[in-house]
Amino acid sequence: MIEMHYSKKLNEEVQQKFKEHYGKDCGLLFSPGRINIIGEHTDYNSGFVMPGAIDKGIHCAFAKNNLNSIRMYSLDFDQELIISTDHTEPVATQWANYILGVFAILRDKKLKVSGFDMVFGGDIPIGSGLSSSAALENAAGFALNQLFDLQLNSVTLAKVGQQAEHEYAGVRCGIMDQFASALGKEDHVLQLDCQSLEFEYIPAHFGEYEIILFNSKVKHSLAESEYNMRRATCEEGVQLLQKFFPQVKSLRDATLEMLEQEKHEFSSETLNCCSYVIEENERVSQASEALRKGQLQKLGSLLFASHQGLSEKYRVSCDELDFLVDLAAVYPTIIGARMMGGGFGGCTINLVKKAAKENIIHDFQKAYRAKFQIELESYEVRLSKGTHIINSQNYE
Ligand code: GAF
Repeated sequence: MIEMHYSKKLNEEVQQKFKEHYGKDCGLLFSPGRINIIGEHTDYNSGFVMPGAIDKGIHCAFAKNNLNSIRMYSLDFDQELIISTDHTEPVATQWANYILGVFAILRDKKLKVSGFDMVFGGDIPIGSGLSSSAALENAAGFALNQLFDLQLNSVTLAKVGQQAEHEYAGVRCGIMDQFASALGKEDHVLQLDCQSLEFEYIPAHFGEYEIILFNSKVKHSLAESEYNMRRATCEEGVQLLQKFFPQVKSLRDATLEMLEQEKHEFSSETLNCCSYVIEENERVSQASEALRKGQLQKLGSLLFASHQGLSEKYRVSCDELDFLVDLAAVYPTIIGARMMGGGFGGCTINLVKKAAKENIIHDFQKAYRAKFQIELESYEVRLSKGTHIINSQNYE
């Protein structure tokens, strides 16, 4: 019996809307967002990450419709879109592309999918960097898998979601978000090798500390183009290294010594990005050991070091995130903090002493308001089970 931590209210709302709107019963699933303890911008470099699924996500009601159309309804936008199943191009409504993209990719794989209805709603704040898009892609993939008995496993569905993000949202993301959302486990994080997709679950025991997210409530407009540019810079770095070290297929195979030896070949920007990725991969393996051994202070300092690399070398932070992490560093009751996800806004992840939590949240809100005139939000998240069907009884 799985204990449910996620919003029962949203489950009821999507089912009720579905009945009202499409006049029939439906299946139901939950697809979570994710946090990432450490390992940022390493996934598309075939490196290592340590994410986990959370108890915030997308709640989704679904059924076949025996029409040649996809009827989708977003509770959050209070908007419906009906698209022919023959449609292949991305549409102007961004949220619909995550669903449409997954459908089109499955159909292109010659899998037998046809018309369906879907109502979804979420409790992941938009733009918070907790991967609502990956959660929605997985929701679509798992719903179609169930409806049309596709027999695809969670890893394959995560890959389909990633492909949809590339082709229908234009972000050349790695696999971390879809993978964590699909394969999360209660009270565990995943240590994932993004090259082989081998992974292990690590119990998330933080002792007298807990994870608190601070949502900067900013999302700078360049986030997506800068993301793709960082990926291109890393690829350029690999090409340069390959001239001297043919065994280097990705930055995962590179070392700081290799970079040092050939540094005259690199622009300072490429050199910084590559060395950040190499160092971050090393931090993931140290963090894994620290978490397993309960060395929480060590884990915390790795988080701070990760942020410094992301801010100074990889340059994907912003004033708001730097402010929050700098402030965290002042508090002895916060043992680690860093920006999380793609960057340029979204949340920081903090390891905060439970007993000091209330005061810290209050102080942070006050300081952030004074500096940026923005109401900082804080979230406590539980590590949760990945995307799963809650009710498959009535989806015909
Ligand atoms: C975003 C991407 F979607 C992930 O694949 C990952 O690269 C992350 O940014 C940075 O670590 O969330």
